[in-house]
Amino acid sequence: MSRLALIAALLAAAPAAAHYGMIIPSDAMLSQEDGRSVDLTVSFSHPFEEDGMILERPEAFTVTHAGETTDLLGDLSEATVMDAPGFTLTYDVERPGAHIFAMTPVPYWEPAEDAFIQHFTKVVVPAYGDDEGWDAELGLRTEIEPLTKPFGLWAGNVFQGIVKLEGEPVPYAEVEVEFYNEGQAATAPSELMITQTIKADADGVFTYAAPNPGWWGFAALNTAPETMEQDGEAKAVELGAVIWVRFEEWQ
Ligand SMILES: [Cu+2]
Repeated sequence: MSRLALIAALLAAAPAAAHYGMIIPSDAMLSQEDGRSVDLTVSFSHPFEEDGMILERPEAFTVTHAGETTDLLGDLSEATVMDAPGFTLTYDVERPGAHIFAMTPVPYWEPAEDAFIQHFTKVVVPAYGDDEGWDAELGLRTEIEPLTKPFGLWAGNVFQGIVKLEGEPVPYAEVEVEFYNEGQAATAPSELMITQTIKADADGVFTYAAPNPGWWGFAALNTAPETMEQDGEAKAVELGAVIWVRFEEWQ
């Protein structure tokens, strides 16, 4: 094998797993019986393989409820998540309705992709039997606007969302889908199935049916118009819009 062919083969053999900003709540739907608070685990990880990467303290971490956004950045506690630096946060839930937790991380330099990565990540947690506000848009630079309520889904249900960048739908946007494989209970018959890739339609709407209960991450990926500098060179910036959605087991 020539040197070039060898390098090409090595690159092709690199893990297919995708990295995701992750915010995983202790309760997907908080009820009175669950208590008055929710614990969040925040990381930057390969969810199917439970392989953590370093998450720096984010630029922003907020909760939005009834049209009001509250800064929670100071409430993040450093923690080890999937063997890597991440954060945890306990949030006291005082009122019913949907609580949208969102993170804007610091752009992360990824040598393997020769690019910076910034995943705007969110999860929607309803409290006390009230789902009001589940479809609120936060106005993040890039965001998945759910068309399906992003909780209270059965495994097998379809999840639909609109991919938005700077507030506008992105036609044919690429969306990566990955299962948070807690306890490594699931196996993939092919590396190509660790991350599944789908595309949005001409209106930026994508559709996915989860085959299995648990947390599923959707990451819509776009390239920023600007570049950032690394070692004196201009590099591309990948902007990810990530949402975590829980599918429940049919009872
Ligand atoms: Cu990675």
